[in-house]
Parts: sequence; C-alpha cells; structure tokens
Amino acid sequence: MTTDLIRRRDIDQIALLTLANPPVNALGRAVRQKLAALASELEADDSVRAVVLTGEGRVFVGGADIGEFDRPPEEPHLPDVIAAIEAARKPWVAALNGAALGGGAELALGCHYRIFAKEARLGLPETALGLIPGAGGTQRLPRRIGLAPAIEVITAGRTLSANEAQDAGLADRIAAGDLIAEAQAFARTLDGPLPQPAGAASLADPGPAFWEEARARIAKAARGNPAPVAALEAIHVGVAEGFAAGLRAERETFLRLRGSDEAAALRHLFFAERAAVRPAALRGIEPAPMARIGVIGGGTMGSGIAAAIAAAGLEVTLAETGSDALEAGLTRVRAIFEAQVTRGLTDRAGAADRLARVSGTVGLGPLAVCDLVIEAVFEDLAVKRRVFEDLTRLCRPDAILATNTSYLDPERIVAGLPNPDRFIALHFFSPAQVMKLLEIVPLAATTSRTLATGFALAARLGKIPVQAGNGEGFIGNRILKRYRAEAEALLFAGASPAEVDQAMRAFGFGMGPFEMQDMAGLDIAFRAREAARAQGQDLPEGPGDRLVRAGRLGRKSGGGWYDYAPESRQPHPSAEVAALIAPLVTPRPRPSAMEIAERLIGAMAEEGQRICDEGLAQGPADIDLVEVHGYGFPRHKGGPMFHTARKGPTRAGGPACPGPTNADPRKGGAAPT
Ligand code: 3H9
Repeated sequence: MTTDLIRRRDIDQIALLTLANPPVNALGRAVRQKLAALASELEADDSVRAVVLTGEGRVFVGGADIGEFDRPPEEPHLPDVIAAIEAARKPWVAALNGAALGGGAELALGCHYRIFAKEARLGLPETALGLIPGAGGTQRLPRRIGLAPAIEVITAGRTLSANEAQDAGLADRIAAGDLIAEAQAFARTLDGPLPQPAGAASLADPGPAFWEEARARIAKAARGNPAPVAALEAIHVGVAEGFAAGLRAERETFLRLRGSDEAAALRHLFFAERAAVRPAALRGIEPAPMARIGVIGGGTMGSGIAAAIAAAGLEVTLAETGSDALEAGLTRVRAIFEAQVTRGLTDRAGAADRLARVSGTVGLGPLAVCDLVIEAVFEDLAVKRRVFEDLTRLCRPDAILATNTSYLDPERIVAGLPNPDRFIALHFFSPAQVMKLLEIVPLAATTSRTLATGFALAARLGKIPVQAGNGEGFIGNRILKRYRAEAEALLFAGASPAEVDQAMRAFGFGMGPFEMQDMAGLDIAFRAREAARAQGQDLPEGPGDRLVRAGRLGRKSGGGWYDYAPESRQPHPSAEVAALIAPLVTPRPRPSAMEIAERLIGAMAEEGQRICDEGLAQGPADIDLVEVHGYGFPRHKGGPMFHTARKGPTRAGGPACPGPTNADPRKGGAAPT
C-alpha cells in the first residue's frame, strides 16, 4: 500500500520519515508522490520543526526505479520533489543508513544536512546504465565537493565512503552509534538560518583546455558508452551558464539518453545479471559448505582460480604433482596478488592476507578435508579421469567435485564413479582472477544441492554464473567457434584480417577475432580440429589450418594472421597471409565495416538461438551474459541476442528471438529478451 512506502513518526517536533520500499527503497512513482505530499504537509505543519529522512534496511535509496525507464516519465518528477525539499523553510536532515545511489544521492544532496552511518556511501552510478544523473546530481555535486572530484565521481561512477564524503565536505557528521538517535538530536539543535542551497554557488570555469582534456580522457575510458561524456557536457553547461541552465541541460540529456539503445542495453544487463545470480529454481536450496576448497593444477587456470578464491576470503589448497610444479603454481599466485597491489585492487597487507589463505600440496592427500575440489589439470580425458578416480576414493562422499574442462565431455570424465550426485563442471575463464563469467554445467546426476553450491561459489567470488547444458563448448566456446568460422568466411568474401578486426573494434570490442587468435595462439584450435578430423569429422582445410602448417602460430612465433617484429605486440598486415588467402576469395562486393560487424554479431546470435532451442541455455539473456562477461562483447550493446533482436534480423535466417524488453521477468513483465 502506498501509505506504507514512507512512514512518519514525530518525536519532540522532529518528524522522522522512513522510506520503506524494499528491496532498495527505489524512488518509484508512488514513493515520489508520497514524498511530495509529505513535503508540503510537513511545511504546513506548525508542530514540526525539522525533518529527518532515512531508509529502512541496508540501503538508504538505490536510486530511481530502473524498471520504470521503459515507460514515459510520470509525475511527480524527481527533480521537482527534490527542489521542493531544498526550498523548504524547515531543515531536512538526510540520515544515510546505507548506500545512497543515483536519485538517492541526489535526494540526499537536496536535503540541507547529511549524516552518514559508518557503512553508508554515496555515488552517482547512472553512467553505468547509459544515463546521466537526472535530478540535479551534475549540478549540486560539483558545487558541494568541487569540479574535478565531482567530474570523477559522476563520469567514472565512483562511490564515496562515509569518510571520503566527510573529507569532501558532503557529510555533516558520521554517526558514532545509533544513526537515527544522533540525527534526531542533531535536528533538535538546528534553529539558525538554513544553509545556502547548492545552486547559490557559482563555479569558476577552468577554461577550454581543461574541458578538452577531460572530454578526451573520459571518452577513451567510456569505450563507446556515450553517457560519461554527456554527463561532462551537462556539468560544463552548469559551470558556463549557471545552475538553472545546468539543470535544464541535465534534464534534457537525461531524457534523451533514457530512450537510447545504449541505456536499454545496459538496463537489460542490469536485470539479467541480478536474475543470473539468484536463479528462481534454486530458491530455498541450501548449498554445501565451502570452508576449505581444493584446486588441482597450478597452471595459469588453476593458479588464477586459487587466487580468486583466496581474494574472496576463502581458504584454498593448491595441489600439484611435484614440488617444482607446485612452486611454479604458488609463484603465479603470488604474482597475481602483487599485480593486484600495483593496480590498487588491494594493499600490501591485503595481499599478504590473501596469500596466507593459500596453501600448497604435492599430491592429493590433503584435499581429503575439502568441502569442494575444482580440477584444473591438462585438458586430457585420461589425466582428468585419473584425478576424479583418486578424488572419489579420497574425499568425503558429500564433498562437491568439479571439473574445469573447456572441451571434454564431463560425463566421460566421471562415468561410473560413485556418488555422481556431487559432480559438476565449473568452467572458469582465463585469467580466472579477473574474468567475471562462470559457466556452471550440471551433469545428468547432479543434484540441486551441488548446483546451488556452484552458484553460491560464484556469488562468493563475485562472478556472474550462467547455467549451461552439457554440449560441446558449453555456451561460450560453441559461439566462439561459430564466430571464428564467420570471420574466416569474411576473408573469402574479400575482407582482410585487419578490416575485420577494425570493424569489430569500431563495434566496441577491445580486439578483433584475428588479433585475438594471434594472442591466444592458433595451434590450440588447430589441434582440436585435427583431433576431430582423426575421429572422422569432415572439416575442410581452412586458412587457419594453413597458417599453422606454415609455422604461423600467432604472436609467440612472430607471425599468425599478422606479422610481428621481434619483441613487438604491434600487428602488421602480412603479405604471406594475403597470398595464402587470395586463391580462396570469391570475387563479389567487399563487405563494409558495418556489414562485417553485423554478420559476425548475427552469426553469434544465430548460434545463441540454436543453443537456446536445444535447451542448453536458460534463455537469450544468459547468452548475452556469457558474451559480455567472457568474450569482451561491449556492454553498451547488451550482447548479441539483445543487439540482434533490437536491430531486427539483418539477413535471411537471422535469429527469431523475441523482441527485447527491460521489464524485470521476476516482477511479472516479459523476459528480458
Ligand atoms: C537513477 O537513479 C536516475 C536518477 O539520477 C534520475 C532520476 C530522474 N531500481 O543489486 P541487488 C533491485 S538511475 C529498481 O542484488 P544488493 C534488483 O533488480 C539508478 N530495482 O542488491 C534486485 O531485484 P531482485 C541509479 C532495483 O543489496 C534487488 O533490487 N542507481 C534497483 O546487492 C536487489 O538488488 C543504481 O544504479 C533500482 N534502482 O545491492 C543503483 N536497484 O531481488 C543500482 C536494485 O528482484 N542498484 N534493484 O533480483 C545497486 O547498485 C544495488 O542494487 C544496491 C544494493 C547497491 C542498491
């Protein structure tokens, strides 16, 4: 009921308003209506001297209701509600019990005073949704904390802790104990004139060079998302033309971006990511404990998985076959933590704590005490099978045993072994301490408890879990195979590797398919094709095969799809490759950059649709999550399924997936694609 969305309780002439709109006290229409009504009611109520505004639960206000952004804006608009509060003759004190984000931060900025709980924080993450703050954030924040810090908070979506907010002059105090009691006591002391509103301050214009440098730097970091630069422009208007003009520019830009493809794509991912973390089918199912985890194999993958586990605060034992291999694995783990210190992801003490949670063992014996063991050894059926035979003898019958295989059939790895209910495939992506994606593949006998443990591990490690059926390449590598085949087909149509790569960079990928193959090495996929041929599969000889046979394995051999000067990562178009491809080209109009990108994305979407039709993915949104979090698909394009459905099929046979919508499927809307 709307009357419950904000509770009012008056004590000693101080009105306490508690926003109670779970899960995050979002400022949906009914909340805005209620807040606007309360603002005028309180203004007229002579029994009230001051107002304390807080939120129920762990969040102050998580922002505007993102679910409303697919509909036209509805009155009362948030900027007007905030303006009414700011213009009140009585002091409003925001008591920040938790995160104040987006519209929540703007609401707090519109109040006359702000008191932070220790764990409270304030941020404007709108650009991550393809938007800019739309209720005064681009104008009030710079006037409160200064231009340069505000530009960083807004365009990079950085969140300020309570201490940082206090240092920046945003927090009037940080509560030492009971936030509400302290805020009420603070409100009782207020009887002088109200502080000047943010809009009364003007900002010195640092001049054109400042804005040009900022624009270039922010555009580069945004990688195709137009929102951060648009936020900068709104701030600029406010500096150059004043507060009122800045607010008008902000509102206009916010409304324009709200309807953009990029914002729709980012909202789609927002809801898809949250749906992926808590699958409805596993609600109420208790996962196995994860007090101690074992990882077998100290190579790049195993050491990355061990580092990710330790970084999440869990104990991990890394097992190898010999002491040299173990030492090499532990050295890799140490190097990962050192790199994290260099990049500011943790400090020295944090890295030492992480390392202290990693132990090593030669042989599998000490893994007997583990609740969960993840195997990441050489991609060879017999080797992996032996590991699982040993583990089933060694571990408790209820310990969860996972394989990290990419291409082998996990059923064959564990066939006939006892207690098959606890086997599962957990497919990490390299580097595992960085990549967000975790494909979770239940086998025929896997129970819900085992599956729930995979999801619980993902949540603990901060990964995005996607459940995949047990088909070759699961979801991601199957689409990758198709993507690469289409990229080669484009060569036959007359495009050069450089043109294909350039088109995909322009689309928003960090790297094109040929550069990527050169970096990873062409020989791995070649060996897989040769193995398939040996088993009788009819795979025609492609240009990739010819390159490997000519000794061009990628960067590591000095040449692949490109030439590389010794010690250089810089690719140069290769005459040898051009000569090799030339006889295969069928003369026809060469594809444009846009056609190249659309063909490659279309191929991904087609394969994704097939995977859905075969029941190997839970839905198109999961295909998008795999591509965005595992393969560098640009976030602001939403993933191949979202992009293709929004643009419509571009060629005959394009995927027939339902049109995308951002309605949250769990709230009665259609599925988000
Ligand atoms: C904005 O404010 C624009 C304004 O500038 C201008 C307006 C004019 N709306 O993340 P969680 C749902 S743009 C609707 O797992 P946590 C979420 O889908 C907004 N729903 O929780 C999930 O639903 P379910 C700027 C929202 O405790 C549930 O809440 N704000 C919203 O780990 C729990 O979410 C942001 O970008 C929302 N705003 O983290 C902040 N937020 O339970 C976005 C969440 O059905 N939100 N939901 O799966 C967050 O960052 C986190 O949710 C937060 C809590 C840190 C608040």
